Amino acid sequence: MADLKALSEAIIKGNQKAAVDITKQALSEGMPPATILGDGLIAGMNVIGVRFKANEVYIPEVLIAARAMKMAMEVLEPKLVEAGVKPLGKAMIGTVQGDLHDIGKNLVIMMLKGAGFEVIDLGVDVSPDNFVEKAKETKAQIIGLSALLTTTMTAMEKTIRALKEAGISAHTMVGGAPVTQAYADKIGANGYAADAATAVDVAKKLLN
Ligand code: B1M
Repeated sequence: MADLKALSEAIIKGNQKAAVDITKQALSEGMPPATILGDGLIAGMNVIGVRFKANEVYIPEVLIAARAMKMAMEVLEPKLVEAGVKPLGKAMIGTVQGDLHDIGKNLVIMMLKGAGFEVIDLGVDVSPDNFVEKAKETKAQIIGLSALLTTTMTAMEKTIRALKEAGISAHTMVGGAPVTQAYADKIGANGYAADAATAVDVAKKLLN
């Protein structure tokens, strides 16, 4: 019988082979895909999120865990779709116009996916118009903006204004090294997260 605790451990340790093997075994035994996702994969990523926030693990460990999760998800995803399992919510995230930094944004995406969100990656140097266009196209419930430069933070304000002017009602969330809660409040963002693990908590709160 597939051991979901061992699956969580495989994610925490970033053991891709074990993560994929246990996921395949659980599916072949007829275990519901949602159980494998929730009690195995997401449970493991949750532990990584808590440890990352507490500075007990660092970016490399998070990336390794996320990679193991991604490999297992490739096996599980078609079965989740077949079973009609709905994601926690839909988010789209991009690095704002003029900014090419994407390491932090990618971490946020991995953690959100790890928590069960569907996430659309808009890439880097995303203009306000592009955010608006994609928001209409994807109907994402959460729109995430990342910025790493003091000079590109202003593009966050422009983007949030453009989204409001276009009548987009999705929740906005901002983050990145120079961004603060005070700045998020000033530009009218609905949420701010200082790190990728907190971004998951904020995204969940925004949907409630
Ligand atoms: Co750049 N860079 N860089 N750089 N770079 C910084 C940011 C800088 C602080 C370095 C320095 O001078 N000490 C400085 C900014 C100064 C400032 O504005 N205050 C700087 C500069 C000046 C520049 C250039 C202008 C340099 C030049 O060309 N003269 C140039 C700008 C290019 C551009 O964007 N237009 C530039 C270029 C680059 C590289 C391309 C070489 C490379 C980026 C590669 C890439 O991302 N693919 C790079 C890098 C790597 C850095 C540093 C070294 C590392 C950034 C990083 O990835 N951190 C950085 C110095 C540093 O931080 N030590 C620096 C790790 C990452 C996990 O953290 O992105 O903060 P972070 O993400 C965190 C949180 O902030 C949060 O969660 C993440 C995980 O916990 N978070 C969110 C991030 N986005 C979020 C979104 C959310 C929620 C949370 O909701 C949506």
